[in-house]
Amino acid sequence: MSIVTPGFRGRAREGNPRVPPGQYLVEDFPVLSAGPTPRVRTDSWQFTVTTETGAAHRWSWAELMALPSEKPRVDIHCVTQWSKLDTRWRGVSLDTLLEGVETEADYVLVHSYGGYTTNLPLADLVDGQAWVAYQFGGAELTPEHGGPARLLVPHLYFWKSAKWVRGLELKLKDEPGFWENLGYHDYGDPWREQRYQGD
Ligand SMILES: Nc1nc2c(c(=O)[nH]1)N[C@H]1C(S)=C(S)[C@@H](COP(=O)(O)O)O[C@H]1N2
Ligand SMILES: [Mo]
Repeated sequence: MSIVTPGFRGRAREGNPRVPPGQYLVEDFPVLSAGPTPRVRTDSWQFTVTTETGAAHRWSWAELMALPSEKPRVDIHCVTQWSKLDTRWRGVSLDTLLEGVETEADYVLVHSYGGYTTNLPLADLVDGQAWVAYQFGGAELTPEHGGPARLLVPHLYFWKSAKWVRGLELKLKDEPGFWENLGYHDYGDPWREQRYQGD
């Protein structure tokens, strides 16, 4: 057992093929937030998808709740080296939200309440790879984990899963988000250990 990052100890990878290189398993659910936790009320919550032409598609909380939901059970991988297996969520697939959205854009800048941003290719949000999640482990998502709703993109490092998500900006050109501007990898594939720029 080795000490990994201050603040948590994990079980070593032990050859588990579900754990990416350089990662350690945790049983608890660490909280990682770059700033204070915004308190977002569901009665004022909105989710907005803006396209490259400026067209805006908006959902209220009630409208989000009325959409068909899915219950993904996924492994998550934080760049600070913890991985957590079989996390259970409930949320709306981005395929559902993007269904009526016409765009030529290849990139997305994700925006959160509180000002956090992160970027990823639009291709990584579709085809059953991403959700706007509002439940974790059978209970409503707590504020420190991104409630009322967060993005869930489990195949990329977890910083791409923006907490307190409030919208997607569809873009013709890639633009770095908060951590990407500070030297983290533009894409962040845990299986290729893309932690920092140049990895
Ligand atoms: N809005 C927002 N989203 C965020 C972050 C943040 O600081 N602000 N941190 C990211 C990072 S680095 C990680 S590892 C995960 C942590 O989610 P958790 O606190 O639920 O474990 O959220 C990601 N999404
Ligand atoms: Mo992270």
